[in-house]
Amino acid sequence: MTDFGIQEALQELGLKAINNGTSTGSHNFSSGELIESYSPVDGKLIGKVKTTTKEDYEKVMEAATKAFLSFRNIPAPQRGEIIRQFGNKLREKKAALGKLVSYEMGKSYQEGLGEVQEMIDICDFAVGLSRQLNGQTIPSERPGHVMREQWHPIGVVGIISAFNFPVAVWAWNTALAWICGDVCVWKGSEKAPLCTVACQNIITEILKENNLPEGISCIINGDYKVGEMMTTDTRIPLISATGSTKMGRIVGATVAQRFGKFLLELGGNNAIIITPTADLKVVVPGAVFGAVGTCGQRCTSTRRLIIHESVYDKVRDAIVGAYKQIKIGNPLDENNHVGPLIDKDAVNTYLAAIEKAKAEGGTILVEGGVLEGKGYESGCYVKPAIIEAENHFEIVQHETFAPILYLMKYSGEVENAIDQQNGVAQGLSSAIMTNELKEAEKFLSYSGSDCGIANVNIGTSGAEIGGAFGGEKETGGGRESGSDAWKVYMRRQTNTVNYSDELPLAQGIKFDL
Ligand code: UN1
Repeated sequence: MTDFGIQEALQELGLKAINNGTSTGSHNFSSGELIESYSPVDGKLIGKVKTTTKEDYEKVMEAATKAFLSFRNIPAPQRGEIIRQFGNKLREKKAALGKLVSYEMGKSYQEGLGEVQEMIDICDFAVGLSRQLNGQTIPSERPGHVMREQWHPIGVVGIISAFNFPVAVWAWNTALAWICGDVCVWKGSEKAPLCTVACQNIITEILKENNLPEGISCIINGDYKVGEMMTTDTRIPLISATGSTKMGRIVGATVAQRFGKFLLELGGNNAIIITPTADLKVVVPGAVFGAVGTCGQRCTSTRRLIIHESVYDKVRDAIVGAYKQIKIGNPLDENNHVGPLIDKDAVNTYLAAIEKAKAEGGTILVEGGVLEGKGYESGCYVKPAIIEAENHFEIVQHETFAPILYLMKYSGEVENAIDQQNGVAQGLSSAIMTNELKEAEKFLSYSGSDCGIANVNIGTSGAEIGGAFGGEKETGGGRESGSDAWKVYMRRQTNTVNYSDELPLAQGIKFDL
């Protein structure tokens, strides 16, 4: 049976294959007990990675804080050159890393490649940004004075990322942080530890080739206890954390307690509003990819469709029909659309959510369930489900990280749909399908969608790196990736310079000696 080139990919990524199919990653400083990584694709052990002990962590922080002192002195455009090389290395390793992401995390190979492409894209963005960390000059009210604003490196940036985007989210943060002159310590997900080590191997190569200290990019491995070492550490001025609202609540409070800065990118409960003029050719692929892509485990996954009652039956039938075409199976096999959930805990959460929806009065339109038999031995493959529900159901109000799509109706004007769309605690992504200009503009206006991302005639997922990524309310308020998200990775300094021979005071205050 083909292994879809997995062993070769592991080899290429420096995760050396050892007898009986396991591999061990090399990585700096960690010496603790082993985390085993099992693939949700076939249930097999892929490799083991050592966790970071408290002593290891101290070594990491020593290396990182020391590296910062020299790295901040390198001019930003020269730091851009390092990122350019990093982007090129990622281009070389795109297939191998995309494959590892697919095998360790379970998303389709196409989506694995897409994730690596996001890394490459942010590198390109960051290279350009390295010549645009611009401050501004500000008129002073005092004669012979000038004011300006400068952006300086902030220090060690702690990055916490989740299993569902095991490589791209790190790259969004790291590429920007480096351009800004910061160094990074990254805790990847303990559910995809080999992806973390593979990235570390790539960046270590780049640092070596440029004679730069390893401390510019460090990893730490393990569960939330390892994360806590960073969140409580006053040597880390910024923590960027991507993951569940539950995690973000703890991280935010811990970091705020010590007056650190945090960037939180947490859960979504993303909806698409489907209006009477929506084009089904766009609606169906947009909604279906949004709901089942990455097996419903993107924070931007489409969880709710809010459909105008006049087109409800037509839209429902088209989407239910499309679900019949979905092929579920090994995500490395490009004939399949949907791979497995990350693990059996996720399967149980998915099953419980379906039961809860039924108990609350939901109607099953497309039956869910766990797949069994040949090819499904890992026990993590589930059927994407569609449930007719109401927005106020408790289960609908929660983000279930699984392919469950809730359908609901609205009547009358688009405002009624917007109310439903906004009527959840999360505020990440949203979309409207319409050919009515006024509806689209209302949806995008100050009284429209309350989300960080609001789209017209595309789905809720698959954001490009050029825009700021993140959302409001329980999504945490942070923005990563494009636009001016870089500013959070820097400290702002306001300068007033007096080039006159007098000392006039601001606000006209007289103080004669
Ligand atoms: C995430 O799920 O945490 O917009 C990130 C998207 C991807 C990123 C998702 N570009 O779906």
